[in-house]
Amino acid sequence: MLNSALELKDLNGETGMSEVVSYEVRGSIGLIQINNPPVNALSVNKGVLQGLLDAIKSGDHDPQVSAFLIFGSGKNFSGGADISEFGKPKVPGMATLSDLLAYMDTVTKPIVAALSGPTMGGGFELSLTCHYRLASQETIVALPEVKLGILPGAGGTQRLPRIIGAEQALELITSGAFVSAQEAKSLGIVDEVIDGNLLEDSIKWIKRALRSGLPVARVSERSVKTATDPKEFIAKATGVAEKKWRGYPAPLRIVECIDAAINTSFKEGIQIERKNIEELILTNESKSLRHLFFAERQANKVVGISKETPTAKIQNVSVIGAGTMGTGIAMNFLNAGIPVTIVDTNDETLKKGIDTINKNYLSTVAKGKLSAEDHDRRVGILTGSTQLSAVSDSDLVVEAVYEEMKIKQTIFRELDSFVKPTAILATNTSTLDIDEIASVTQRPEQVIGLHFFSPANVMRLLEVVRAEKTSPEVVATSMSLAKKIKKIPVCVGVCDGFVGNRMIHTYLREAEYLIEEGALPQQVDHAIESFGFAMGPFRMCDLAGLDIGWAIRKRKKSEGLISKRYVSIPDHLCERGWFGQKTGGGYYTYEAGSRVPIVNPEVSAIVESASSQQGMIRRTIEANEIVDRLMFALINEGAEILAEGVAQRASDIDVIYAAGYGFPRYRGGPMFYAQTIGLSNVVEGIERYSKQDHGDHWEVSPFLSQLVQKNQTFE
Ligand code: 3H9
Repeated sequence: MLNSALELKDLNGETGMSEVVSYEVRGSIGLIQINNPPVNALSVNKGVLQGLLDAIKSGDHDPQVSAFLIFGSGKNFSGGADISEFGKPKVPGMATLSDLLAYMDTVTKPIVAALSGPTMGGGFELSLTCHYRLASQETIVALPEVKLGILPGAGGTQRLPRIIGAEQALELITSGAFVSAQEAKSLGIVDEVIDGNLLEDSIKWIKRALRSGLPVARVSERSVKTATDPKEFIAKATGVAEKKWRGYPAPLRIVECIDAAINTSFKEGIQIERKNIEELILTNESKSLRHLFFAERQANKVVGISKETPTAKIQNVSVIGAGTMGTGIAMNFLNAGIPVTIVDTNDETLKKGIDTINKNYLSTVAKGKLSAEDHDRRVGILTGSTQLSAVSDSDLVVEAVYEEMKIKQTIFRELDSFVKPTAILATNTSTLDIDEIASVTQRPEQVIGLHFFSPANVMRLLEVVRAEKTSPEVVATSMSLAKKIKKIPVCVGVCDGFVGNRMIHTYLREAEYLIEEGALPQQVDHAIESFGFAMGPFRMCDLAGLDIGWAIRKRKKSEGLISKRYVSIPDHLCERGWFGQKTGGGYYTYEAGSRVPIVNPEVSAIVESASSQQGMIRRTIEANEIVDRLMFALINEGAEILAEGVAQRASDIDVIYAAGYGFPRYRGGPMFYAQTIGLSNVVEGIERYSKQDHGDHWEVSPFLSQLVQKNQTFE
């Protein structure tokens, strides 16, 4: 921990420097503290970099100063360059990161960095320009720029290979992986890991080292080592970047910079790095990824909830239903060390569910990703019961039973009669009206939706569904619990399908229209996968299973609830017992144990005959029309969701789609993508498609139209 009691003089006033950097000379050491909460971002415009430069210059000219120690206030050294300043005008006269680092490389007095907490991107690069690095146990270093569609642009691609070799540096930079203090020490990135008081012990370290002579050790003067043949290494790395990172421009540019680190001078390498980062910052891919970075953090902010909103302690959880969803949900809490009671009235299902959890953990142990102790710890806090009464003392009960209103209401009525009054009652429903479920209880304010996505122990998205009477405390508790179990929570309102599934419904409907009008499932999937989706709509349906949708359609048909254009193709598949991957066939055929889709000519024949039954003349549909229509379906429904207030903001929808539906992150989510191509183009496109044959289902969202008329965006 840093010694917060140490008062450093504010440079402001002393020398006309900045408030966000403090400087004090203690003995012969110039102490420089970065003080820009919450993460000590290296802001140009707030003067952090100018402050650092001024402090170093001042000590450089001060004969009393023999060495420098740079450290951060609060929890961490620095989270890197200020991402919010990218692409924005710079305040004239303020130093940039490259100005600072270039000067630091000329300083002839040792500069030491005391790293603490997350030390990321430009923050880590600043430390790599120092001559020595000490780190607290809690330090994590990383160059995560690639996740923002850029690359380390402050010498990281040139200095890191000079410390850990080209191969390891490429791996860390293209993955953005987090490296612990101990790992950093064994890699040679950190000189010493400090166990006690970071600031005081670092000062002692410098004093000791000065006594025995502490040379200025510039990383820029080292050469780059390669463990393999450099030409082959770069050729292989280029191939991997092209294949593995399709759609993401940064990894290829990182390889170019590493190549420069190996084959040119440090100075030339820095120039190549700078040119690349400047170009990458301007790409739509980087803008999209930066949008998602802030969107995910914005999603934590819920209207009516503040830091002062009280939250309940969730010390134990119960899950009702030991099926696929229930077991997956239970694992999230077990992983976080929260004891779980799983309840299923069917003995066999309960046993099977518990076995599944155990098997899942054992396979993770076998892969070397979980220790045997952690396995025992997790399984040791899991209890099973066939009695609903076993949940009476739970702080949170998550219901994950069959999607049927009557069954859910019965369970909630019963739970309400004996579960302690402070307990939160959550439903994992994906479609049902949570207000209706809450209405059978005496505590609707304690009822909430926690919509996990399958597989629930893997998918990071969690829709926190706030019902009409859900209390702010219950929302705040659910949001904070979601973070504890490492989910990406997004608070949404009640409607059929909430945000994610309501939008996917219109998207899937449009995909069905496309095949009825002339495309084949594989053409639709190929077009949208080339656009960047992890999986096309028909592969997705095969994975999810076609039988549930069939049952819903049959029920709706019998209740006379189907009014819009009806596509019978999935019914024909289900009539043959083709329910998707689990039955070896659906829109595609699958060999036993394989997930690889094989085009089935019989499916093409079914599709073609369905068109002729509707009296449609099939036509060739180009990939751009497929992508347009699927994206417009998402955007149009998303706009309606915004107009109804079911989602708080457009960026929340983007988070849902990027985290839960395989939307390409480098396109920023459907609503951001809409703005990238222009909302007026979306409206014009929808109007154009509505005039085509069979286009009469298209109706531009009035909200979207209004935005275009007023020349506004979703923000
Ligand atoms: C870079 O360095 C480029 C250089 O190579 C070259 C330049 C020439 N900037 O995540 P949290 C905000 S690129 C601006 O909830 P945590 C964040 O938005 C940068 N703002 O906290 C949030 O604001 P709000 C490379 C930033 O404790 C608040 O701080 N670095 C930045 O869970 C708290 O954030 C990265 O990519 C930033 N750099 O996690 C690291 N970082 O309260 C990005 C955070 O208004 N940052 N904010 O919502 C992180 O990964 C995490 O924030 C960190 C802390 C692990 C540091």
